[in-house]
Amino acid sequence: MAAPVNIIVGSHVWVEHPELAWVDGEVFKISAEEVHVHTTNGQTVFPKDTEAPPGGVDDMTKLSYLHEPGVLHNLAARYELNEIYTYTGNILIAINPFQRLPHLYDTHMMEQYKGAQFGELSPHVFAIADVAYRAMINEGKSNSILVSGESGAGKTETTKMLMRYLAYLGGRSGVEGRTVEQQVLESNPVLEAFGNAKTVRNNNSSRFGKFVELQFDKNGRISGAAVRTYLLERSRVCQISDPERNYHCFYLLCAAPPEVREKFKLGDPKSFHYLNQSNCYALDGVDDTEEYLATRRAMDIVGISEEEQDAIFRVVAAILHLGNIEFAKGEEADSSVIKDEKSRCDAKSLEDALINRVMVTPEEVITRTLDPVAAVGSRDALAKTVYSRLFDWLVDKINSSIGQDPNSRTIIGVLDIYGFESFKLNSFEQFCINFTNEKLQQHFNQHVFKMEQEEYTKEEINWSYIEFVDNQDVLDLIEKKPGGIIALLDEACMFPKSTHETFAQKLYQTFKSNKRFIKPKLSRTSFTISHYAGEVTYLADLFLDKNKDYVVAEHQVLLTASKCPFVSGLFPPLPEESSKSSKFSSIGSRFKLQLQSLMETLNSTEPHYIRCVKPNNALRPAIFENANIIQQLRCGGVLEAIRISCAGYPTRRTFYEFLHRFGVLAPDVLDGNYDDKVACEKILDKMGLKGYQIGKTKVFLRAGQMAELDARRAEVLGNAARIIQRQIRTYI
Ligand code: AD9
Ligand code: MG
Repeated sequence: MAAPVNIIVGSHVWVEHPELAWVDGEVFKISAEEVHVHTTNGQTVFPKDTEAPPGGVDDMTKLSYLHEPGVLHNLAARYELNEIYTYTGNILIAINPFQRLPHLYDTHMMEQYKGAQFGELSPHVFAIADVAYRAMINEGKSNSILVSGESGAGKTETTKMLMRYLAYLGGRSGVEGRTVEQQVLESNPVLEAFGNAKTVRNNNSSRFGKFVELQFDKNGRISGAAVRTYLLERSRVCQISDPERNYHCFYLLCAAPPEVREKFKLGDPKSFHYLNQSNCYALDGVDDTEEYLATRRAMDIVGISEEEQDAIFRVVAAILHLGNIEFAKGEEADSSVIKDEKSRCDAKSLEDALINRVMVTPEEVITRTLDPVAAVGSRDALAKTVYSRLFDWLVDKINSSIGQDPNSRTIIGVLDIYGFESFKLNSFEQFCINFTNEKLQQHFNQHVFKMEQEEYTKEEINWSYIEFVDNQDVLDLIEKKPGGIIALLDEACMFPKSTHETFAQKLYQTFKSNKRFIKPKLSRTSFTISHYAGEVTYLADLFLDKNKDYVVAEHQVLLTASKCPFVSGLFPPLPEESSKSSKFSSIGSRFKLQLQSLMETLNSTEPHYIRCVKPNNALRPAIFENANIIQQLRCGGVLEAIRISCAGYPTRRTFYEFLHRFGVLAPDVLDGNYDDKVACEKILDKMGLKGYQIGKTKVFLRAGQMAELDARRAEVLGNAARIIQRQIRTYI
């Protein structure tokens, strides 16, 4: 058999034996086809595959054996049948089908899930949204749905389904004109046009995080909405690598109807430096002309006026033209002149802003010229600043246009945010993303743990000795004030003489004995953090630059003075005070505050979790890559949830179920006319099990006890040979 992922050489396993029922053994070799086990009675055996019920079970907690191979097996069996959703208790696991499954999301499906008892129908995103909505109506409490997973796993698609279903539940059918829910739904294509791009991992990758808050009135109708976004990737505006693309809006504008292209002097995307750094222009199955029209239609519905839409696309075009400005060496040393004939700019003030810098020293004001390399940097900084302001403007506009309901007391929040990232090279962006995931992981652990405790309390059993691992130490390392990495980074940014080397040295010094911090051998500028999902090494080289959050003064002046009111509106004049004192602001600290506020919101809601899984990196249907998937389940905390539950009493069976299954072990007890609870107790005692608990309605078994009972049952029933690995604890 192919070895289940967590079976390694040295693993202890149970092997079924024709005479002895079960023997203990140790794995001593794993080959592509077989696992070789030495059993304690001195034999070498090659057990066959583990068994899962045909078609799998729709809830992992129904599996008799909660361990990695069992979990994986179950998911694979279901995926093969296009059953892409599976529960682990209340958590929904969604495996990307990489193919349209329209029947799964049609109106008929929505009708079915409306008001259905959780668990009655097959697992589904609609079921999660329905539970959240019912809980909100019945308990008057806000709810949230947290969707996570790696790039391309299906978070954004899942989020859109959730929103569609919530709009169906809380919408006003039959109302004429633009409704709040229509506006909310149409905000998605607008944000995607400006914030999504093709990457190697996903043809429609969201390059920002998003939290959508749907506000409901007392009748359960959607009465307002707010979108919060996090950390748009700015560097993509001026720098892309093959075979990725820049943001969709650039390509769809270049494919706009001829009169539009004429107006903005646009032509072939290949003629723009910001697009032609990659050879990828078109996307399979996407018609950019159609996308342009669809984006304009969505903008109409959201409430962005014709004039505003024109201004927005004018800015998009301007960024493309800006990127084509090239610089040559000027006459004086370290100066440049604009090469121009390709670019369409003639304004002297733009030229000045790009090639000069005014330095204010205590003694005097000096105008310094920039060499061509620095001028390119200046040009790109300007493009990035304008684009990110444009994106923020869109988000603000969407919010003000949809409108907030000040009287709404309950919300359902939907979070679509980047999952844990670990690449060959990791920089400041990965640092922020992984920081987010540590925060969400803590929230998740606490919640899963709390739910476990609640179940135990309800059944009145003792749970005091269940421990759970907290990642507070990683969070302290990152965000503690003072002394955490973000605080040290801010300090470094404020100190003019700092370099990435001095910053890295400071980190090495400060966290010498921190268990979560590792200095890689032979490196002077990288550092490793031991995250809950694994170690990630970050290159400190660009941390200082990327953390600084400021607009070059010359750019600010230029844009504030723009004759286009839309552009000058994006750059309101800075108040006197702040320009003088140049108060330091950093991306890291601002992000930390945003996260804090997100966590406060989430903490005031009842959370629901959806873990999206990407089954393969080819982005193709029907390929299920075991090792890849298990890694995602680990990172997404699914296995951690199982671990927490294994640390307690992972198997629960009602008295009736227990007796039904294990009554054969003690027929005398069954005949003894005991009450169910006592009968269960007697069977467990007879089997010599320790540490289990009997609740009010259920038997709670420790990890592995179910397997033992099954073994005895098989013995009694003289079952044919099968193998079940009792591999419960190797991954803990
Ligand atoms: V990223 O972190 O933004 O790069 P996401 O958001 O996790 O990523 P996305 O939702 O964009 O991934 O899904 C990627 C692609 O998978 C989509 O473009 C679809 O082609 C495909 N997908 C995802 N979920 C579904 C689904 N439920 N049904 C059909 C799906 N296709
Ligand atoms: Mg996405």
